[in-house]
Amino acid sequence: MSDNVLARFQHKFEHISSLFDELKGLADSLPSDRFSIVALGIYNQGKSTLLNQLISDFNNSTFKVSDIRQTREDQVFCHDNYFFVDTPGLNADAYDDAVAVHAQQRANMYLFVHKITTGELNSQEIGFLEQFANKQGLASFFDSTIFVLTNIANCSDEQTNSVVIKVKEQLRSNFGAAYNYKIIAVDSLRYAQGNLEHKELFIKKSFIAELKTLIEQTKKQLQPQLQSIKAEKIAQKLQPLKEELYSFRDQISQEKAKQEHLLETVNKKFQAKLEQYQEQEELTYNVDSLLDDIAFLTDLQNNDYDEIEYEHQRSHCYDICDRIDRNEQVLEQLRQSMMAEFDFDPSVDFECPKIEMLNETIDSCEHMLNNCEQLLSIVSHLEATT
Ligand SMILES: Nc1nc2c(ncn2[C@@H]2O[C@H](COP(=O)(O)OP(=O)(O)OP(=O)(O)O)[C@@H](O)[C@H]2O)c(=O)[nH]1
Ligand SMILES: [Mg+2]
Repeated sequence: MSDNVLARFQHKFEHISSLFDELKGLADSLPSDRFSIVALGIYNQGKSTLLNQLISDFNNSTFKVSDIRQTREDQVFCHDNYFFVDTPGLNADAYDDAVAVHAQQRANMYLFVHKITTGELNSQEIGFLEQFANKQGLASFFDSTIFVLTNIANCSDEQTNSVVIKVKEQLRSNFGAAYNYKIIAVDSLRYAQGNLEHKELFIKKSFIAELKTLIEQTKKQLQPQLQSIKAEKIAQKLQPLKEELYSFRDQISQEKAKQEHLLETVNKKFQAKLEQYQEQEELTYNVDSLLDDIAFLTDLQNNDYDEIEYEHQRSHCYDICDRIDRNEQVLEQLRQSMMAEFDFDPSVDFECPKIEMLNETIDSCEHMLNNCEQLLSIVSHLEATT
């Protein structure tokens, strides 16, 4: 495989990995075990006090409470697998509304908090509800919203019932009768006092236990909807990604097999040539016996000089020298041919670059295949869990 082909594969793999990251981000951002409950409403209605009761903080020290405008930023607290989000009261200024709208984007459920002592919902509250509900879709918004009327300790039962009925009528006339509006009247301070002073009746008459039950029921009703939205969004992205991964894995496997076959052929040829070269090298440089012959000739010349014998030996030595020359030429030819075919100089190199490159390509393919397998196993995990 040329560098280009390998680069192309790597490029494709990077592309798939980035799609995969996007998918994982989507899976992480979608609701899972995390369920967030956001308190909404105009200021000073009892949002923070109510959330403190839901997390059993009867001293009201988690979400700050006061008679003056208190909550200025979203505040999140995790309790019993719920994320409780307190928001600044709507209506103060555009900044606070923007913060509340931001909280809405992360919400799974809303508690729309309204102080019952102020009577029915005012036009500002209706305006905010319109804004929120239209943004999310009426059905979805009212499915996930509980209207919590606080402060019943300061009203008679008749007054409470009458405001509950009026609020329901207001919602019906503004948003239609098709939705099942969930309205509950409670008293947070009564609940806190009941718990701090162990007064069962106060706890009972606060109706916070009923609110908790309503929250659980609403969550249960929302669960399939949340799961199916999540599953649908993931499935939309998962399927094409999975197909792309499978096809990429096949391409890489085929390429790897091709490269392995090529390596086998090249390796065989290379080993045969190298053997030939090494044999020739041995032949060329194994000159010990030849040197013996030359030493004998020198002896002849120095001691028992016999002209005929000397000449005979001398021509024998020339033959030997010719042979050495020829062997050296053959060796050089073999060297040249290995250089041309394998870019390998057997007189200096230890590794054949062509074989090295093939091995590297196969390793790269192997590496990409492993990555593919890992991604595919995460994909099946995502499929199983969504
Ligand atoms: N009696 C009674 N008083 C309450 C109740 N809920 C809240 N209050 C009081 O109402 C005031 C405002 O309560 P907060 O919980 O701070 O109201 P908030 O809606 O969070 O106000 P902001 O954060 O300013 O928007 C405090 O003095 C609370 O003690 C309740 O159920 N009964
Ligand atoms: Mg507050």
